[in-house]
Amino acid sequence: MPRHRIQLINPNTSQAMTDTMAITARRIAGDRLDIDAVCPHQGVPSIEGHFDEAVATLGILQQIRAGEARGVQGHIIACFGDPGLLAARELAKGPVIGIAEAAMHVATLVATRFSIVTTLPRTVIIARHLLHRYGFYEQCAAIHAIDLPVLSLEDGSGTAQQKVRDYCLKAKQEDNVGAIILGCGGMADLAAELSETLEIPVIDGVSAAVTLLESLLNLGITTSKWGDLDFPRNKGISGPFAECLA
Ligand code: 5HY
Repeated sequence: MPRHRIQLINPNTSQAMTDTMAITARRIAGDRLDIDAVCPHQGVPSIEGHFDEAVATLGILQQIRAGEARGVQGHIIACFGDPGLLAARELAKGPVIGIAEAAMHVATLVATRFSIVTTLPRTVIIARHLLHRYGFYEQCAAIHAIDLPVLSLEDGSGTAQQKVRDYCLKAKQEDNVGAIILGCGGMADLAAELSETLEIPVIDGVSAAVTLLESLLNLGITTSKWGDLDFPRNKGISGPFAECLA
């Protein structure tokens, strides 16, 4: 198989979280894929709600554009809300995978039901909306919030990581599920350890997205441009979005 080049887009502006996710993505990819790990220079330091997602979407579309100009063949939106996913699929030539969608697909390949462990309670509804949109609502038994902000995963204290472990154990013991999904890109580095210690598949969306994107590229399949995901019509858009179509 040809060696593909993909990019992992962290939609928030945290370089530390981008680096954490890049390590996991490159470990999964091995020497089969080249991975550019990028994040917007402007925007929100973390995404914890609808407003943050809206602000982050411009940065995602700019990175899609810049990546394809560099020869990137596929894209990962590495935020568990899959912000701007459909808009990115319209704009990009190459396939675009969201880490939430990827994790849900992989979880349902190995278990009939799963739980999600995420960050702040206010993000739970975003995950619920995605479960509905992707058709996995029935398979999700519960969504647990560790009630700490996203960037607490990068503060070096280990507190957030321990709460993730505690809630994954609680989900295994109480939810009657066969798999657990980590509901934040910043948790990507915990999946392998948790799967081993809890003896249950614990799935991070970054790893799931890398493998699904690689499969699409190896199959030579990309986003259909027949219908709603065709390239945006260039009708004289003004302002910062104009450069996305230039
Ligand atoms: C994420 N926010 O994966 C989501 C997590 C969340 O900045 N990266 C973020 O809680 O929605």
